[in-house]
Amino acid sequence: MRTDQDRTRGGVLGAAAVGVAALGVGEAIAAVRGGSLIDTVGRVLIDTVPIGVVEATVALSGRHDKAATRAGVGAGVVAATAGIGALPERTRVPAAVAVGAVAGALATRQPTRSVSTMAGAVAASGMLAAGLRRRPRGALGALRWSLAGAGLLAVAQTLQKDHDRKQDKAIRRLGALGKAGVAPEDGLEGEAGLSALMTPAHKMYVADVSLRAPRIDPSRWRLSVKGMVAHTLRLSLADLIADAVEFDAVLVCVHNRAGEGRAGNARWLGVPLTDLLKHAIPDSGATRLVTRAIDGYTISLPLDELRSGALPGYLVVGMNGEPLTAAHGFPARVFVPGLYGQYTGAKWLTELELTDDSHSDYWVRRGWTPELLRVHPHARIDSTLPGREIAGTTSIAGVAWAPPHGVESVELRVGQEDWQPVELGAELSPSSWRRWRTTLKLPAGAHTLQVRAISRSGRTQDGVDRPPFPVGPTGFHTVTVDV
Ligand SMILES: Nc1nc2c(c(=O)[nH]1)N[C@H]1C(S)=C(S)[C@@H](COP(=O)(O)O)O[C@H]1N2
Ligand SMILES: [Mo]
Repeated sequence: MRTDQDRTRGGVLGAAAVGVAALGVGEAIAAVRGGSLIDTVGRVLIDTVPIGVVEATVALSGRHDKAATRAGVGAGVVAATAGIGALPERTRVPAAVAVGAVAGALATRQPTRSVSTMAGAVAASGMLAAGLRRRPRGALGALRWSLAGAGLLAVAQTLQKDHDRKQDKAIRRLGALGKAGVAPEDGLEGEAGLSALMTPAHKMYVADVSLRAPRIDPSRWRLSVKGMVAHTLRLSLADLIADAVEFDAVLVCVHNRAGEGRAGNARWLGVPLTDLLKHAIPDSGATRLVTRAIDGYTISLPLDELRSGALPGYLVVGMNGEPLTAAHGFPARVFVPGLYGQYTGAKWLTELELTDDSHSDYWVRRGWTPELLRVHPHARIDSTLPGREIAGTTSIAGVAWAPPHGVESVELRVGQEDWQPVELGAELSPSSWRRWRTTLKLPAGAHTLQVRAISRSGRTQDGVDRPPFPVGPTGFHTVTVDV
């Protein structure tokens, strides 16, 4: 005899399996046009959870923050359907339809691919309603539904990757940009374990509030410069490329704690914002330049500093001799060397709007300071010290940055001994990162190594450990080795 309790337990398991299947159906249909139900819901979560949850997710998941968000959404959907399964029979279908309606409404917030994502939400809701009426029987039934759902999720992923490949192809068709072929050097080539002087795009960290890069047709894309200006501009990618110049700079995420990899150095190609603003002629009342992206993200910059060049901003269209990749903001982004990524300008630009101080940015609305956050001087140890066990005499190397002033020196200390200067690679530009190396001679035993950067403006890296929120992390990169 099965008790009521057994039946409920089996029912919840069956309902959870229906949740997996419904998610699979919805995701596969959304993916036909490159959309994603999971990513849409994930973005809504990112937009709405308290800032402490965002900070904790970034800190705990490292560079896997997008995967962690997706896993969280998937688990949440399955848990929610299991919950619906525990409801009385007659409320299950209305609950399933309500879940679908909410997902569909959220899909309309997607800037691109919203139609296929909405279709996916409708299908998932229908599947939920049908599945919850005739729930799978027993463990075997639940397993079958779960496997079908997992299979559909795999199909969805293949379709989405296919769409990403099409965007890559469209970008590659644009060909090389800038003075491709001249690889910059700093004299520290061949140093074991040292970061590349120029970070290849595929190795560059990715940080944004969108789980999937938008797909943009370069031939149709136009950037408008509008708002409080005498001349509204509409610029094509070709217009921008024609006026672009190259500059070397490190891009750093405000979440980059001591020694982490949320920073990359590149030879960028961009139009100086001073030039662009000269053409648009801002009204006298304009105080901010809002950089607005297709993912609804905005970052604004103070106009006076941009016009005077005190903030050396660029409208960037290329990285390391190629167009921007989809992940890094194709077709255009704004970048001001010396400001953290979160304050430097938006990727996937749609427009630049000149406004007054009434505008409020994405992260400012979420609790970050409206003050511009400038990159703190920072040094990192790169060398993979094999198993952390090193010989008495070892070469050690890393990178350091202090944009836009430049790195004056980098120092290393062993334990509590005095700080010792290390050898620096050539400086490509003050905003670029600077590589360093030194030879360590250590007696046997355990040692703690620390590095610090000193900027040309006279700032020494702050050694106090502080988290990224609210003004950017501080602290020394510390590595322990055994000799
Ligand atoms: N449109 C858009 N632009 C954005 C963001 C975003 O979420 N959306 N994130 C910013 C943040 S926080 C950082 S650190 C940089 C990261 O640039 P990357 O992904 O190319 O490394 O982009 C900035 N520009
Ligand atoms: Mo960031």
